[in-house]
Amino acid sequence: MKKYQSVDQSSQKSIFLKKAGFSAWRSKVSSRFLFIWTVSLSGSFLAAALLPAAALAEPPSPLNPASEGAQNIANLYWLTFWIAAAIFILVEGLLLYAVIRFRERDPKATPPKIHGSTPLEIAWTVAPATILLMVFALMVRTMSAAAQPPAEAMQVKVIGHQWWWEFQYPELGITTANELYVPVGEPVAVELTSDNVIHSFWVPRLAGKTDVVPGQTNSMWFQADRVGNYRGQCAELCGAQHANMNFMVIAVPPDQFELWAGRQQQPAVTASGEAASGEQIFMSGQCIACHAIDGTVAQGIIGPNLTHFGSRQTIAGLMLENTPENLAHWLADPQAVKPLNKMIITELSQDEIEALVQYLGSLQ
Ligand code: HEC
Ligand SMILES: [Cu+2]
Repeated sequence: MKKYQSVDQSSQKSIFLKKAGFSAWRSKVSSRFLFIWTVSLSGSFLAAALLPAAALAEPPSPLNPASEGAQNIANLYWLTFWIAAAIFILVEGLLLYAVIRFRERDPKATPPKIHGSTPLEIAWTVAPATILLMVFALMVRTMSAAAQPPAEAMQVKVIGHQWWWEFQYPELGITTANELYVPVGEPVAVELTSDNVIHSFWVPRLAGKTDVVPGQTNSMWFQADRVGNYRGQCAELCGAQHANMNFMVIAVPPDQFELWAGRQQQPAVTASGEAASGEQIFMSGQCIACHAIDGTVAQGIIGPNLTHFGSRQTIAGLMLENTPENLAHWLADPQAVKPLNKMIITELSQDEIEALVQYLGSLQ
């Protein structure tokens, strides 16, 4: 067995360093490196700080708020951002100053040894703690304002499915999907639950995120201050089609909301013409296993309620615009449009698709 020679590493290393003049070389390299690193880091942070203003001007962004709640969140964001920016400039400035002012001029000189400074240490402990406490207090205030819906708020129940949103208005007796109509300037109290995995309900321009958890009811509220379509999305990875679990909050003037609600409260229209044969196919086949159409035998609860499907602007979580061509495309092969979604059907003939498109389109 070969015996290993014991090596005195520290003495070998110091011999090597002395021989190569390595010590001086290393300190020169490292101070140069530190200098370049500091300058380039400051540069890129500065660029990153200036860029978002242009890049994020595009909606839907939480920095483009359309409600008081979202405005509070945006204010908190900007306050934190500017505090962080000021600290960043201060720290990087001091660092740059120190790097330039105290850079190595004489490789042989040894810097003075400093053994701490109690006032400095107290200062840099107390100052960050104070700033963090202040931000924390402001955050708690913003969060509690977001949690308490006003008493007169309209109730909406939101159920997260894989991968679409069900919206119920218990006071109005309406069930719909993916498009949440609300009256502008009126508070909406939202109760959230899931029948499967955890999702997260997020309309960036109207409110913060709220988790949608199976077996639990979470609540939040918002009030759209301006008429408009506000894009929402699931903000918690929930499976294959998480990215296509989108929805839209449609804020309309109160009188238009009344009109919309009045129409939605009606049972489905009775079909006539070609739509009637579509209705026949729908009611006698696979569709009713999963879909409900109020006022008919279709009472399935796996898929979206289709009672007023024709009045919706989009199909399958905003994936497609609701046009006859797109609907035919969806019915021909829902798995091709939205792979792994829960609408699994046996293939329909071209005639059946055409009739179903007529029928579903007539469900205004
Ligand atoms: C096994 C259950 C199931 C069957 C059977 C089924 N669907 Fe679906 N359907 C779904 C699900 C789930 C969705 C939502 C898919 C998504 O967006 O992820 C859906 C979505 C739809 C949509 C789009 C609704 C919207 O608002 O986005 C239409 C229209 C539709 N189905 C029509 C039909 C028709 C017509 C039939 C019969 C030929 C049918 N479905 C059979 C489960 C089913
Ligand atoms: Cu989801």
